[in-house]
Amino acid sequence: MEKKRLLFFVFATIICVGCHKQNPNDPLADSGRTQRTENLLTKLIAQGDSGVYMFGHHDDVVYGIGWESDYDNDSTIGTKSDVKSVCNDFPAVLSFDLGHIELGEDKNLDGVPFKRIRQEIINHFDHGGMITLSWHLDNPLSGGTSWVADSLKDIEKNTVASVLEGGKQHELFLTWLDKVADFLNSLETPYGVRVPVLFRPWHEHTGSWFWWGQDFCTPEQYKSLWTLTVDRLKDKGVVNALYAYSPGTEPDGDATKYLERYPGDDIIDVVGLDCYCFAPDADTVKIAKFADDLDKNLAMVSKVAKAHNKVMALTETGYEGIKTSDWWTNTLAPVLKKYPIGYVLVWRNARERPQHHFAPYPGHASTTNFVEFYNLKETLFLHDVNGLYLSNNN
Ligand code: BMA
Repeated sequence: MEKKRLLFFVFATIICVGCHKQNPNDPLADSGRTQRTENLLTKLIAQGDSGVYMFGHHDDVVYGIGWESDYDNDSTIGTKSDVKSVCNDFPAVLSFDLGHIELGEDKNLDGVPFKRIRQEIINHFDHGGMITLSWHLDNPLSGGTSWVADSLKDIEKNTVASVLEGGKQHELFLTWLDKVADFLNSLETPYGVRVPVLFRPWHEHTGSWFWWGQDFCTPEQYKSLWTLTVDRLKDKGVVNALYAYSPGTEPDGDATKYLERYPGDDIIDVVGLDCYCFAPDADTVKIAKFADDLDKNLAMVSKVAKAHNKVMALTETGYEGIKTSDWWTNTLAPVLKKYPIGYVLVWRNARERPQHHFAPYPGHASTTNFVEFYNLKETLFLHDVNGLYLSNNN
C-alpha cells in the first residue's frame, strides 16, 4: 500500500475506533464501560437492597413447550413466551447461550440462530429488560462438548492448561474469544447504543462436569482462564459487559470454598449461585432439602456479596418438571425473600425434551401458583421494569 493511502487508512481507522466512544447517545464511564452498563450494576445493587428481585427465564422468547419461534420471520420477535402465556407478562430478565458461536456456526447448541438471539436482546433492552448470557462452549482440546466424557477424561483434564498462554490451544482459544467479542460488540441499537449484558462464562466450576470444572484445573488456572477471557474481550472493544461468577452448590455454605477460585473483585461484578431442585418423584423430603440447601448457600453468598461490595443473584435455578403445584410461592419465594438478590433465573422449557422445563406453560399444574408468585410484591417482571430500568433514555 502506498504511504499516503496507508496514512489515510490508519487515520480513518482511528476515527472509526473513536466513533463509539464519542457517541453522545452512549457515553463511556471512567471504568471504560458504557455508562448504561455501570447503571445496570448500580440498579441491580439498589434493587437487591430494596427487597425486590427480577424474574428471568432462559430462552424464554424463542421456544417453549409445544412451540418454536419462526426464526425467519422478524414479526415474531418478542411476541410469544410460555411465561407470558401464563401471567400475561414477560420475564424481566432474558437469558441466552452462546455455545457454538466459537465454532462459527449460525445456530447455538440448542438450535437457536445467533441472529435471532441478537434481535431478541436488542428488543428486550428496548423494553427495559435485562439480558444475561451463558456459554456452553465446546472443548478446544478434545473436540468434545462442554460436558466431560468419561472416555476423554485424560485429555479433558488438560484443557484449561492448553488454552492459557503457552498452551497448545491458546491461539485457537483466542479466536473463540474473539467471536464472543464480535457478538457482544454487535449488540447495538439503531441509535448506536450498546446493549449492556451480564456475561456468565465458566459457571458451575465447583462441580466436575464441564471441562473447566474442579477436577480439571487448579484454582490458579481457573482464575487465569477468567483473566484471559475478560482481558481479551476488553482488548477487542467490549464495553457493554458485566461479569458473573456462578459456582454450584458444592461449597455447601462454606465461603472459603466458594471463594477458592474467585477471580477477583476487579473482574467480577455479580456473585451468584446455580442451585437446582431434584425431585422427579415430587418427594417432599427432597423438595425441603432443596429449600434448605438454597437457604444455606444464599446465606453464605449474601455474606460474600456484602464483604466484596457485590450484588448477588440466583443465576440458575428451577425444579425440572415442577412436580408440585405450589413450588413457586411455598418453596422458592420464601427463601428468596430473605436475601438481597438482584434476580432469579429459571432454566429453559425445552421444546425438544418437554419434561425438561422449569417455567410453567398453559395447562401446567403450577400456573395458578405462578400467577400468585407473579403478584408477590417482591417479584419484578417486564411491566415492572419497563421504562424505569434500562431504557435508551437512562
Ligand atoms: C443444559 C440443558 C441442555 C442445554 C444446555 C445449554 O442445562 O438444558 O439441554 O443444551 O443447558 O442450554
